[in-house]
Amino acid sequence: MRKRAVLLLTALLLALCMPLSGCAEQSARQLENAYVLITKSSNNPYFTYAASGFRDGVTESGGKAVVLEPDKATAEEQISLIRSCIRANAKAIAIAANDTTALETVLQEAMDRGIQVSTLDSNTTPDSHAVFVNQVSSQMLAQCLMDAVYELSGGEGAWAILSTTNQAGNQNSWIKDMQAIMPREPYRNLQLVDIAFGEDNAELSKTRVETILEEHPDLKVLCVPTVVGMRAAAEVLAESGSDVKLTGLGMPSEMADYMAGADPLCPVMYLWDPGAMGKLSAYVSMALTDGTITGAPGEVLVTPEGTRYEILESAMGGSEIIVGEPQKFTPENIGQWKEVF
Ligand code: RAM
Repeated sequence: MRKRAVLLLTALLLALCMPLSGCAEQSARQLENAYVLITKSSNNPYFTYAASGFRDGVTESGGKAVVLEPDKATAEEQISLIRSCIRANAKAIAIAANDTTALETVLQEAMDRGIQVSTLDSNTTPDSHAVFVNQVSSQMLAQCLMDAVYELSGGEGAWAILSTTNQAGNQNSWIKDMQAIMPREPYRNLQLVDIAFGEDNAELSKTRVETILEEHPDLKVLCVPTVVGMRAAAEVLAESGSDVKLTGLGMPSEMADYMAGADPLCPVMYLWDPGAMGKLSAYVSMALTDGTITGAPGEVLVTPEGTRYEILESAMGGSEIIVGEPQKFTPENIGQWKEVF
């Protein structure tokens, strides 16, 4: 009887392994010669739109696009996905990094194997990518967010930031540039009392907001430079009936209800078109692969639509293409944008 049980268990385990190795084989075939986008995480509408733009850009040009989304916004998961691309001999990797430095070794390994590496949305160290597709200028966005905090606070008082992961290149650059503005007039009477990290996880972000409200009862404004945190913060502030005002970076489709009414919870926020960023990232991956660009400052990328983008020196080192400028959303214009993205 025992022997029969062992044989059955063995057969079961073998049966289970076959499909898995089949999956592994399938994903290697899928990734071979593909243009790959690696997002920060899954379940994030911002990256859903960016991925849609990326896929369109690649497939319209006859290429094969694959989008990989980590379950959690961690460097470890992204490293694992990059290694899959290396093993499968992908053509190019475009990545929105969860960590500025932790991906350097594996991205350099990818480049050494002839894979074209670029970053978008959230950058890495200069030697670990050919060029950064930067949605907006960090300094310009920091100025927009500081002006929003100033406007909503009446020019003085306590405010706080809820960010994503504490190693994210984009949010950390925006926060650094905001901190450079704070000592100047007229922002000097604003006090930044907290910076919390919700790791682009909705439930953790909500918990972080609840803690900020408990620890800072005199808070006037919460600034949230991540769409995941923005929606989470809006839900907590709405449910609690708090009079704290919300600003930051949000998806119009998610934030429109919180911008409505005579005294909206979120009177002003910013973003950009994630789809346009994703599509340009696809063009950059293909141009690096066919040798049209190397990513060096001074080069010009002309898209299939005929738009010219100059490759610039990046303030973070390396080179970047600036996609556009921050878009301001208010109760007056949110209605037209909530249908777009
Ligand atoms: C989240 C991510 C992303 C950031 C946007 C604004 O989707 O953190 O990196 O650019 O928010």
